[in-house]
Amino acid sequence: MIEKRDFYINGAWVAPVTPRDFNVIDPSTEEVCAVISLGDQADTDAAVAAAKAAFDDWAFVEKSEKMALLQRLLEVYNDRQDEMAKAMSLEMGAPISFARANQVGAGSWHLQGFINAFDKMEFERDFTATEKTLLEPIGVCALITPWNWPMNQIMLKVVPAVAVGCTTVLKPSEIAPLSGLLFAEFMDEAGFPKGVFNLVNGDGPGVGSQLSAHEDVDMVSFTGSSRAGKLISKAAADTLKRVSLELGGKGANIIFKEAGAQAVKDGATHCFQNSGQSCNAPTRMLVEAPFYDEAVEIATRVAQDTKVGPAAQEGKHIGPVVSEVQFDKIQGLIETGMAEGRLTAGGLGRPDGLNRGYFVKPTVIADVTNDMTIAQEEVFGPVLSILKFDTVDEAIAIANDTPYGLTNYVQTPDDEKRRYVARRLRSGMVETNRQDFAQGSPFGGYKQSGNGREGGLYGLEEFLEVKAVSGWSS
Ligand code: TXE
Repeated sequence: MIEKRDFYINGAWVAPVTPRDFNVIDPSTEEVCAVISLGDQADTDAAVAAAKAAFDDWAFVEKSEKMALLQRLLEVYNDRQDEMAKAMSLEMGAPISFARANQVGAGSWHLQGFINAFDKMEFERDFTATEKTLLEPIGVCALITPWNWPMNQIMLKVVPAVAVGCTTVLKPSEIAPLSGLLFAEFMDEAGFPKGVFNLVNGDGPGVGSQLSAHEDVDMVSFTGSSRAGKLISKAAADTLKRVSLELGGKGANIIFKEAGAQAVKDGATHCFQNSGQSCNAPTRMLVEAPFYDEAVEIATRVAQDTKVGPAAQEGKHIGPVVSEVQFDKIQGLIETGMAEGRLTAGGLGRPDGLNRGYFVKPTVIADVTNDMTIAQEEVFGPVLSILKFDTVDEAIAIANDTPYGLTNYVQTPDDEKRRYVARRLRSGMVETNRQDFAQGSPFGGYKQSGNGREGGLYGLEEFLEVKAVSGWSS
């Protein structure tokens, strides 16, 4: 059993002011796998005070020194990959092979992307012959992260914030806190000065909302549910701090008839990846009418062939979902979807042979229309809805008819059609023909999927203020 009750504040591991134990549950077994502490106002205040005290020095540390620390962080991260993969497979149920290759891999990929962008960035820019524009760190940043890509989401916030000179307080998800605790060890080992990075564990109503409301916090960057995003915005309103939000999604995957079977296979596989627990998952498959029946059959076979199993087991299977709360929520939505549409694979209950653990059957619901709950609500489980469309403009209208606007997908070899659709989709990202985004590409949403962008240059700019100075040279 892992016991990690301390927080990382001002460069040291410190006990919580008032101990409050919290059990971390292994979703593959439903057993307690770790105990952490939940902080309260006194811990939050101590961490924010440390970050505030460190800011004036850190903001003016030379870029070359910051770069050396980021490089060192990458080395430490790469040295400790196995530990991280094990932590993620335990805390959120990512199968160990997936955790190693994808969850851990995404973190180092993004860190390298930030290093490349930071290297090129100019923080003092000529505006005219005599006027300069200075890009300066915004100050103390509260970073609140979820459990579904636990290390990657931490990386996407802490690294750009500290790179540009901000100081930080991280509050990872209380249900998957092991990645955050490891990350604090990495920052310590890399040698960041005390106070630049702090970590307090806690829940949303506690440390999460205390950080959001805190007078000495200049910015909150949050990834999680739209529900919590709204609460954070409200808590932050009295201090008018900057709030950047990366929230849910209900991605449409528009498959034209000429795209072929592989597009359907890849779309369904992607939807089930990480047991459907990704905000950018292509959960609504929109198929052009002449290809619809065939696509339903192909997606059904993919679901039937997708293996489900414990996270500790090596292999290509998907793991459990993160918690009992999520399991129950997903079961409820599958039940609703079965009543609204036509179930062709999966359904209610655990897969055969898996009687303990939060395992969900890969599920396909066909004949879905966009007014149905299953087409509108983020399921966050391995559940694919399939809808039919007749014309290009109808597909665009269906894709856009959701409060979310994170990632949409388009599949057709027809360049003109693909670009026409991509331009009209109201989302921060449009992935076409399964072409992966490049390193450092901006990640973020339109509409209720949030604001701001993460990754690379855009991710660094999130944490900056812009200052105009006249008479820089006379
Ligand atoms: O998320 P919460 P939950 C979506 C997904 C999922 C649903 C619920 O649809 O089914 O959210 O997941 C902190 N003030 N996503 O309940 O509550 C919390 O402590 C400040 C999408 O687990 O949003 C944790 O650190 N902080 C998503 C973080 O928010 C608060 C990833 C995430 O928890 C808070 C995860 C508050 N009032 C879930 N309430 C994505 N965009 O990738 C909670 N938190």
